[in-house]
Amino acid sequence: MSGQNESIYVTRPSLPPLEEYVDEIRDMWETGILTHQGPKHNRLQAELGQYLDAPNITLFGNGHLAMELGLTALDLTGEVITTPFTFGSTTQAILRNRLKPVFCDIREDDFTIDADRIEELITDRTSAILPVHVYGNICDVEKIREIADRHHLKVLYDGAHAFGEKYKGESVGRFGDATMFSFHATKVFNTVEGGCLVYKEGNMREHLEGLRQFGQIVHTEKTPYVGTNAKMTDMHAAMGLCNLRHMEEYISRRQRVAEIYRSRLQGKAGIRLSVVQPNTESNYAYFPVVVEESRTGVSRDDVIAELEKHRVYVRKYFYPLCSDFEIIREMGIRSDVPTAKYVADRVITLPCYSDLDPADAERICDVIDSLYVRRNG
Ligand code: T4K
Repeated sequence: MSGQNESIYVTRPSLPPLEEYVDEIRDMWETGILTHQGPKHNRLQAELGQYLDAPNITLFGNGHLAMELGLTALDLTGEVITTPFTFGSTTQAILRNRLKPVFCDIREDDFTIDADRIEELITDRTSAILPVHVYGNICDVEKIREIADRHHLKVLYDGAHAFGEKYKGESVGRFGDATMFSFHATKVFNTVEGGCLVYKEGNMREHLEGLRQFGQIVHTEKTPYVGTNAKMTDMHAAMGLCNLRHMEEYISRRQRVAEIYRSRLQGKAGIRLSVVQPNTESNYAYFPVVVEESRTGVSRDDVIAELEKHRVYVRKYFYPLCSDFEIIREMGIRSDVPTAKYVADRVITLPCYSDLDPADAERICDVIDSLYVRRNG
C-alpha cells in the first residue's frame, strides 16, 4: 500500500519496465529512423490491427486528431448528432470540421447516448452520428446501426475509453463506419500520446494518410488533400509495442480495483454506480460514481473535499457538459439533455489504474464510508 501521505490521482500511466523500453528503442540509435512511418510505427500498426481485429487501421499522433481527421475523411456536411457527456475533444472534432453538433441526451444506467432519442433529432441536414463509449461503456451499437442504416447516416464512434473491449465477442471497433481509440498516457493502452482510427472501408486509407501528412499521398509527389501533421513517431510507437505485451496484466489489475469499489459501494444510499453491461468484455477504464445528495445530504463536493483531506484527488469527468461550453452557447445551440445534466452535476471518477494498490482502493472506500457514517449515523 502506498504511504498514507502519498497523493493518489485519478489515474497514472501504465508503464512497461524501463529496460524493456530501452531495449525497444536501442536500434533507433543505429538506424536514425525516428518518425515518418518507420519500422516501429509499422510494426505497432500491424500488431494493433491484430489485437483490435481491425483490417483497416491508421495511427495518429493523438486520439483527437484521429477523430477530427476521421470525420473529415467521411466527407460530412451539416449536422452531427452526438452526446454532451464526454471530454471536450468529441465536440471540438465536430466544430473543427465546421459541422454543427446536435446534442442528444444520455441513458441513466450507463451514461452512453440514448439511442431512443436519436431519431427525433434527425433533420435533412444530419449527416452522421458520433456516439461515445464513455468510461468504456459500450453504446447501443445495434440500435445505432439500425437508425444509421434507415436514414443513410455515417457513424463514427469515439472509442477513446474502449480500447480492447468486445461486445458479444466482437471487437468494439467493428461497429460503425469508423472508431477512434486514444493512446494517451492516461488511457488503458498508451503510447504517451497517440491514437488510431479503425474503419470499415479500406479505400479511406489513402485519404486518412494524406490528412495525417500535409495532404500528400505518401511516397509520391502528389498533394490532393488539405492535410496537417498528425503522425505518430517511432519513439511513441516503441512505447506502444512494449505496453501491448502487458495488456492482459494491466486490465486484470484494473479489474481488481474496479471489483473492490463495486463490492464496497454498490447499493450504498446516496451513491449510484454505472451498470455492469451484459455481453461486454470490459477494460475497466474508469470508475464513475454518481453522488445523489438529495438522499443523504452528502454532496459531490463533500466527497471530493473528504478525499482531498486524505490526499486522494478525484475528477469530475465529465463536467461541464459540452452543450454548456461558451462556444456552443454563443453559436445559439440549445439542447434538451436533462439526464446528462443530472449526471454531470453529480459524477466523480475514482482513481482507477493498473498500478493502484488494492489496499488503497479499500482505503478510498473507507474514507467515503466514514463520511456517510459521520453524516447519517
Ligand atoms: N474523447 C474522449 C472521450 C476522451 O476522453 C479523450 C481524452 C479524447 C477524445 C481525446 O483523446 P487524446 O487526444 O487525449 O488522445 C485527460 C487526458 O489528457 C485526455 O486524454 C482524456 N481524454 C481526459 C479524459 O483526461 P485531463 O486534462 O484531465 O488530464 P490531466 O493532465 O489533468 O491528467 C489527469 C491525471 O492523470 C492527473 O491527475 C495525473 C495523471 N497523469 C496525467 C498525465 C498527462 C499522470 O500521472 N501522468 C501524465 O503524464 O485530460
